[in-house]
Amino acid sequence: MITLHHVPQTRSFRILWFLHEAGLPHRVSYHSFAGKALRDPAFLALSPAGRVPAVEVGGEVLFESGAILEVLAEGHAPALGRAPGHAERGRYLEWLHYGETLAQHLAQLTFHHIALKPADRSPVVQKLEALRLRRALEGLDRALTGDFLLEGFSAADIMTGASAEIARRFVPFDGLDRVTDWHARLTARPGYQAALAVDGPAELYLQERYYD
Ligand SMILES: N[C@@H](CCC(=O)N[C@@H](CS)C(=O)NCC(=O)O)C(=O)O
Repeated sequence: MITLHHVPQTRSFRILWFLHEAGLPHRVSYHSFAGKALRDPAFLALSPAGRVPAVEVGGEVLFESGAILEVLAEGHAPALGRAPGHAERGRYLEWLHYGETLAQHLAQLTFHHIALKPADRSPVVQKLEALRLRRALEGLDRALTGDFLLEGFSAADIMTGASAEIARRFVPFDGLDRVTDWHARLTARPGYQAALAVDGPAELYLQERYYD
């Protein structure tokens, strides 16, 4: 049995989505950013920085969403990964980890639109990070030449697609036609919808849009 430590609307959704796509039996341990539960020594023993996701699988504890997806795909759902030696291995790892290129900007935007008190928010950071996020999405748009990032659906679509789903709240997708179609294709998947249904109550992104 796989246990996923999860906070709704965060990077741990990537793993939740993967587990549903792969049809892997699992249990979700729900956490919240409210309170100090993620700073509890018991949780820090699972995830050294007190972050989600963390996963317990076969007596092992894994943290870092990209590493978790690589390990779970290799061990439990090979069709969603691209094993060493596969012709798409390099592209797979690049686009899998591109999710974090998007997520670094999402973290800053989340701080400066939501987490910080209004007096501590920086309009400069808001503007700059939205611009940098948009540029990273434009790169993704140029690379998307088919239905998915690789020849077929993979964990790279999950990792980067979950970040794109949050990104749409901070920047308009106007002109990003391939990203728009890919995002619609991903979010229509039964695996995505099943994960969304059990994501848990939203406590982070309460608005659809954080831009005018
Ligand atoms: N690179 C890590 C980042 C993990 C991360 O920062 N997770 C956020 C949620 S999206 C978190 O747990 N934040 C809690 C905190 O910063 O205290 C990964 O991909 O798993």
